[in-house]
Amino acid sequence: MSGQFEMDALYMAHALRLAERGRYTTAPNPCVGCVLVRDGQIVGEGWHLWVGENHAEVNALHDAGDQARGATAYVTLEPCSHHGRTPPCSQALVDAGIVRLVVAMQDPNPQVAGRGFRMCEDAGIEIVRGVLEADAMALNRGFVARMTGRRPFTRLKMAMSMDGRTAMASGESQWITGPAARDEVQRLRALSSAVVTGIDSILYDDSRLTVRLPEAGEPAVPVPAGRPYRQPLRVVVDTHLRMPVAARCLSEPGRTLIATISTDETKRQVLERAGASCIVLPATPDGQVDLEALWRYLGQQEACNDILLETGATLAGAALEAGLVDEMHLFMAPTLLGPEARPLFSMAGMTAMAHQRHLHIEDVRAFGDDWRILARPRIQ
Ligand code: AOF
Ligand code: ZN
Repeated sequence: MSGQFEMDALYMAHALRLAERGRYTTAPNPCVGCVLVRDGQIVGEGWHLWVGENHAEVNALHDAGDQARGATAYVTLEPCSHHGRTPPCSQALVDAGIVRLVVAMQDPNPQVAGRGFRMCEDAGIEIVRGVLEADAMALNRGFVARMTGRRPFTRLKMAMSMDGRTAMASGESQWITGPAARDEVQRLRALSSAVVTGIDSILYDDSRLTVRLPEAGEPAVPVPAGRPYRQPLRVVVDTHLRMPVAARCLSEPGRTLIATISTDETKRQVLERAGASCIVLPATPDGQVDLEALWRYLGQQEACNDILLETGATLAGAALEAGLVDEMHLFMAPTLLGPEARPLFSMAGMTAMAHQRHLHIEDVRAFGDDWRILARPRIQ
């Protein structure tokens, strides 16, 4: 017979797996899972699926019905205490007769932040906190970042050859990596609130930047039952408003936001009529869009938890130099593109070994014939 501590971890691990079912759909809300256990039996399960809909606890309570009375609730996030789009889960747990509450992490949302615990404690529910906390935090890194006033969690994705090239000198780049790596990119898009790219990617590739079903075979991203994919906000950094009105990304489902420094009203109106929204941001001293301002806007105005940066050397280099990249997903294909082809990052003033940027490799794994290197910039 395992001890209470082990059993708590086991049920919490199950709740975390349920929470993961919402990873492509809950944004801007967090992924949350809940398991109700009575007399050593799971009597209810629930997870949060879509913003505006039932929270995990309410779904689990519905699942359990009368059997919730006297049960222990395992929840991956502190139950909410506020009337948001839905009523407070803490009250629902109290009303249902839950006697013990095991939680992985406190809710960083300032509207909750400990009040959910207090509400349950005041009603006489025994509380255990911090079970598998690191896993719950990892699942909601972007949500935690936004709620604690930091910029959105940012992943940079790039596809390169074995000689570190991302496109031919002409800009042609389709395709360097194979289908398995491209499927993974679909998953990265699907878990992101926004996909950011540069205008050059639109001009060369006419990228759609959407999450989509494959023409044949299994979809890379599970289709939410009876609904369309939740499309990330598409953000195009377009300093001088060069976006063509016929660009495919403007007519795809979901929204396209153009980030510019141009104040050309006529161009802006034309693009807005074609379906885009435009935002004029401050310029950097060298006349580019101030990326820090853009990231702030995406966090605060667009409630973005996670950003995927899918772009070429110039914007990738600028984002890296601005310290905006948390994780790099570099897909390396077994091919060579030669010295005329474009490099991964344009970074100014790197002439001595003392200028090198050190990375930390967290993981290397195969996707079909390609390798994905997951790296993180080291704090210098
Ligand atoms: C929970 N269980 O499953 C989730 C919680 O707008 P609302 O009403 O959906 O509230 C969103 C906030 O509720 C969100 O920012 C976070 O603090 C909390 N999310 N809480 O008890 C859940 N998804
Ligand atoms: Zn709730």
